[in-house]
Amino acid sequence: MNMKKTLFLLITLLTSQLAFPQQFTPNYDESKVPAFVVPNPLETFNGKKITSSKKWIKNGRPELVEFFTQNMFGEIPGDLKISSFEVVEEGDAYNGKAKRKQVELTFKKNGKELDFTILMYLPKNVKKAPIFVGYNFDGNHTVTTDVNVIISDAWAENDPSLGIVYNQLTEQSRGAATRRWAIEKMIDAGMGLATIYYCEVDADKNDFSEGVHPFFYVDDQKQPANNEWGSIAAWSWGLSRAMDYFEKDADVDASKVIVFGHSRLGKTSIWAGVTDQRFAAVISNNSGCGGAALSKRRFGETVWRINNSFPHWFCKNFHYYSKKEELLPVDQHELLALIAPRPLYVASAEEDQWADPRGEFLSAFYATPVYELFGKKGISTIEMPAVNQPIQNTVAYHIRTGKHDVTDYDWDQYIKWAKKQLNIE
Ligand code: GTR
Repeated sequence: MNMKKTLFLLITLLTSQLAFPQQFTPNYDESKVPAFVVPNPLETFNGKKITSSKKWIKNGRPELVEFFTQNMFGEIPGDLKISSFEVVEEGDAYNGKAKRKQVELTFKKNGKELDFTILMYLPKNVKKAPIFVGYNFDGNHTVTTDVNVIISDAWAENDPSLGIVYNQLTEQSRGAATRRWAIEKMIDAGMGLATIYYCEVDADKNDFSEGVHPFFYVDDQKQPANNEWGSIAAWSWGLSRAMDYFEKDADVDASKVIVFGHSRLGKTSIWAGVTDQRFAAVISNNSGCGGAALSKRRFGETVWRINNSFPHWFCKNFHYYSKKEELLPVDQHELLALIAPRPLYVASAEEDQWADPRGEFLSAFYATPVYELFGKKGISTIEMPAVNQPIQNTVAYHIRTGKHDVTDYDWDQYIKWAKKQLNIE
């Protein structure tokens, strides 16, 4: 190659990197997973051994919660309680088997107002129903074909296939996500569902001028400080406020609220379960990087990639670990361990390599010693189960066939497991 050609190639290469800095080749090859040490959850940062559940609660758990708060999800800068709530609509649903309620929560502070609406389906034959609570991606009206469900006017990412143009949800997407929400199965099992459109709490975009973040700005602050909450922590905050409401709703058994989430909303359900111990159990469905998957494996989506594509999800401090996973003094199994001794279900999908199913499984495995301190059974083998062969203990895991999604298969497992774990009749 002559000089000119070499120079041309070099310049093209350099400029393409500048023009497309997000170019990234994920690793899907197990043999290329870097060697790393799994941080021991039964040892404090300064090397003290944790030998009992008491010591875990006193010395282990608090410093890990603090680390994940300050360096990953971000701290909530203040308190914001429900100002008022209103049942804006209710009626019968699912052939009279269920009661539908739409409850609007309102928050007010310094002249600002935020509202979000919880859509609930509760079994009529149960006095105080155990419920699953989880966010939906595209509006409450997508989880069911029920024409009574109110369409949110909150911001939505444009998606013409769902009739979302001008960032507004429309009638076209009513029922579009029913396959992800096995509502009738829940009702038939004597359980309810509560769901919220996540962008009502904080729009999923790298813009901190709307949603709940501005409620806490001081002077001319425009975005959260480096250690303050990103969007995942804001969405988790919303789940806790929903929990505040459930404690006041006579139709709900607030001691049996299972927090559920898929993908980014699975990262959210984990963080909600960690920060709010009123959630009786936690389900992470295909949560992947920043959720159940071990970061240090750098398999599929990585810390750098997630911080680059979604700079608003985690706090700014987390960006420090982009391409520096080896410097993390923790990994995601310790995040999962913070849910102990409460039941935890981690689920993967075979074709969802981006979320690193093996990394999700290993996380549940490495979290298990903490559960064992409480006399609970977790995942005791490092061998991944075969597809569609769930392991269901206090810590549960399955990998099902298929893609990144929530399916009836997943719900069949969650319902069966939740009933057993929480003694639901
Ligand atoms: C992807 C992202 C994942 C996951 C997913 C989702 O684009 O890389 O971490 O959160 O979105 O939420 O559907």
